[in-house]
Amino acid sequence: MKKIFFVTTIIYCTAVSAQQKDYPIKAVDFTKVKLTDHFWLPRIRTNHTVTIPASFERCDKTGRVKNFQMAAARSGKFCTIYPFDDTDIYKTIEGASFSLSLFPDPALKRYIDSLIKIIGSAQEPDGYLYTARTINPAEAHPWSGKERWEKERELSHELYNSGHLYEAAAAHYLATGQRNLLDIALKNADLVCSVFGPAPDQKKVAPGHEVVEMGLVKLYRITGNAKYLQTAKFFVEQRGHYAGYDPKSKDPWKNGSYWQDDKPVVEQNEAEGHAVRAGYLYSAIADIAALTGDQQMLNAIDKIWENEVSKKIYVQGSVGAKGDGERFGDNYELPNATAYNETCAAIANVYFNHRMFMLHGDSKYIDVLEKTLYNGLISGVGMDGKSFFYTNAMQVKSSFSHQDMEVERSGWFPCSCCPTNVVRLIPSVPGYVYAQKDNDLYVNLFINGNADITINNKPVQVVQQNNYPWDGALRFDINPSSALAFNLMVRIPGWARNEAIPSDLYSFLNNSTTKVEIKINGQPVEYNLQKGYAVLARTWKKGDVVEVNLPMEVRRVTANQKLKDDIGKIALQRGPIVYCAEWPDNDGKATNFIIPPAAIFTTEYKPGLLNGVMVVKTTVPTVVVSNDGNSVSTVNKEITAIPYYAWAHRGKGEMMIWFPQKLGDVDLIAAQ
Ligand code: FUB
Ligand code: ZN
Repeated sequence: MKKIFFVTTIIYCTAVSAQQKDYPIKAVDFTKVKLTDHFWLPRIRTNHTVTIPASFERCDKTGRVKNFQMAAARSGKFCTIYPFDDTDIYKTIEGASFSLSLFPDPALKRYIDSLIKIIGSAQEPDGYLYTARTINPAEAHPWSGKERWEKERELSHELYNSGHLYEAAAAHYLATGQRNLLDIALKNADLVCSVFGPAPDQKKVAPGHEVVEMGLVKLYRITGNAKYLQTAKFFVEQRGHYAGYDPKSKDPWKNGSYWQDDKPVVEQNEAEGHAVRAGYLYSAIADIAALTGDQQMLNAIDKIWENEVSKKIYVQGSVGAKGDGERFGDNYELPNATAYNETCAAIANVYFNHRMFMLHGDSKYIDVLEKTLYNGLISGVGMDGKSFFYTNAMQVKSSFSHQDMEVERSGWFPCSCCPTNVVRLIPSVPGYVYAQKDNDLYVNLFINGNADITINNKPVQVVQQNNYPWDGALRFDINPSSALAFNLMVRIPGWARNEAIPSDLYSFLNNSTTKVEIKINGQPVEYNLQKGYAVLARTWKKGDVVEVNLPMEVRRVTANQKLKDDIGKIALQRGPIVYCAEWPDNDGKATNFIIPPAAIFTTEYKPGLLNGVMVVKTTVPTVVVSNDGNSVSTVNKEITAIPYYAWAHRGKGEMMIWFPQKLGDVDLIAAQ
């Protein structure tokens, strides 16, 4: 085992040094960051003890494992619903691999190895791996087509399955040093790279559901084999060249925008189409721009990001407003009543924004990442670790018919992409905390733990102690092994600088006048702000302590006037947390009050509520409709708001994020 790890480490190092270009900033690997955090560690532990086993169990019980066994035997009938059901096993292995390096677990490791054996035996001799066809090619899944790859552009998900296989294999290899899954992935990738490409005898397609591009990049990083990067780039460049679309059509399936396939990516400037596909594509474009220095791709991805953040993201960080096609809406089309907001799209948005940060070193990308992570993403998983939202509602009224909207979490879905995506995202969170470029050490997220970082070949330990996201007092202990000069780049979040989001989509009505104070060893220091980071440049010595005080006032958030659904309304935010009012805290209703401009807020930490949350309270006019329904009156009542991510843990009922400020804007039907 030791020997294998030594060999693989060498391969990895060679590969990395062989690369000419890359992200100028690199994340500090999640294995170097040991969390002690009260907010994240319990979630990561629950993911390990509950979500991962539940997910593997469901993959087994629902027939996903059996599909691989039947493919190995080349007999039987594909027994689940979707041709991409294989990916639930891959994603769970990916999450379990991250988790294994946090919580060594021999039984889990053995189980993964047994699954890898089954996966390997389902692989065809030339590397093809897709149970929906291999079980019985004569009766392939209806979405798969009669021949390999012929329906890839539309529905088959053959390359999507491959992409998730590569992502899982990369995580498994990096976490365990084992090559068993990696070798399966490489064999498949070799096939993919030989089948698809620019040569006349190679196939050309824009993959129907992106992710293979990100996966190939990971294989390139591990092996240093340039063909994986070239094929990833080839796939990205295939977009926008299919002749069968009707560019005049408004229908996203007819004009290709559903698949981000209506224009070459370098001409794209808007976040469009299916939001998960889009997020994975944009992440891959960032990867390829970083690794090849392609300036046109870089320009395109900058424009797409700008569009998403200034016109297409909800206040709690979710994206993908439309249920019809699980996709981005038009500019400023962010309806609350019908918000779709797939959990996978939030996860893809984290991947995208992290990469944008590594390209540009600007904290605005981490502001968006943090907004999504602490709000619209973790709302997707219940505190029990085994209940999930596929969609993330923005508003629940008792007067709605919620046919297409989820108002409570479920254990699993026939299409279970979101639960298994959560499985892999949660244990990867330590990898988003720090990043590095030469002498600059970036602190991006405020999560307690000890990080072992190497700066200029010298070890530096950074310890974070805070009560974030509830408290803005942050403490960092900086312990280089010996005195060392470097720049500690502490992110000063946009919300602590009176910026609700890095665009004019949302802004704060009540700006804070409190300047973020920073002390080093007890002494206040002046600092320069560079791209949103306080630059603390000095020769650091063991035992140096940095204290940062972020203002934690309750902020009233208002939306751009073009965002019709939120006109006249406000949302509440404190620190990175966006709040909602939910029925159990408010006498069974949450849609019958206004929050006028003069409202005064108080906060209270409730350790016993929803695993410990800071609630926001205010006393405001509340509409009461008389029993006979003929008259309305208002009474002043104390209302309580909870963090949005924590809603829907206490039964079904009303929930509200955007509150009217005037009585005239209260929806009286809802107020009954
Ligand atoms: O198509 C695979 C996955 O299923 C997508 O990412 C989700 O949106 C769901 O449609
Ligand atoms: Zn999903």
